[in-house]
Amino acid sequence: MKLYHCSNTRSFRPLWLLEELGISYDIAFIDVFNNKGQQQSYLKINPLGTVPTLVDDDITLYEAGAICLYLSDKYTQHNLAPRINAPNRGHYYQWMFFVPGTMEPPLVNIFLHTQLLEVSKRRQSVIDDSKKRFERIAAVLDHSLRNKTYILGEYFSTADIMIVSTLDWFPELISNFETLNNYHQTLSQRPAFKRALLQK
Ligand SMILES: N[C@@H](CCC(=O)N[C@@H](CS)C(=O)NCC(=O)O)C(=O)O
Repeated sequence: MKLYHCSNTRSFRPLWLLEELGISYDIAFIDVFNNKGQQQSYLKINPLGTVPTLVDDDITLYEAGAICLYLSDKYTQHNLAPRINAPNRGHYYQWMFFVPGTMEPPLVNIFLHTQLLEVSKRRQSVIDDSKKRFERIAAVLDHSLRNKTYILGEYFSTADIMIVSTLDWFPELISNFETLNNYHQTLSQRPAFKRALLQK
């Protein structure tokens, strides 16, 4: 199994998950910030040139959430995903898709308009609107985590990996949400999270 990874990107999600699973894997570094994803050799593996990509024998996947769902179901013995008919399977799907569908869009806008776009294209109004939007999303997460250790209650799952690694993009945006902030801090102390961070 091989993961194509770049630090500070969505490929941290499957990387952390692989460390939680404790399985052996190879890692290849693709510096997408310096356009290395667009090299022909990598485009043959992932035609978009993005990270992450996971190659598992004859299966190649290049969508972070899908890779995480795939690995969690493949290695069911680690119990990082509720069983298919378990009552909390629906909530698990909800939080897995909440990340790319709901959390990411305002955060990506903030990235674009503070760092990635050339200065003349950056818009303060987009940053302000996106921060407001993300505040509502953070409030929902904060509320959903009250009296819980993990997003599915007392059960650590891959949905926590998806959420926490996304909160990591702009931790300052959740500093006013005590429950969410504590959740982020606590889960970032997991040994697998720290091992994944060491993979530069
Ligand atoms: N929806 C994809 C998005 C992948 C993606 O856009 N990855 C970024 C890094 S977080 C990337 O590789 N960007 C480089 C590029 O777009 O060329 C996923 O969740 O895996």
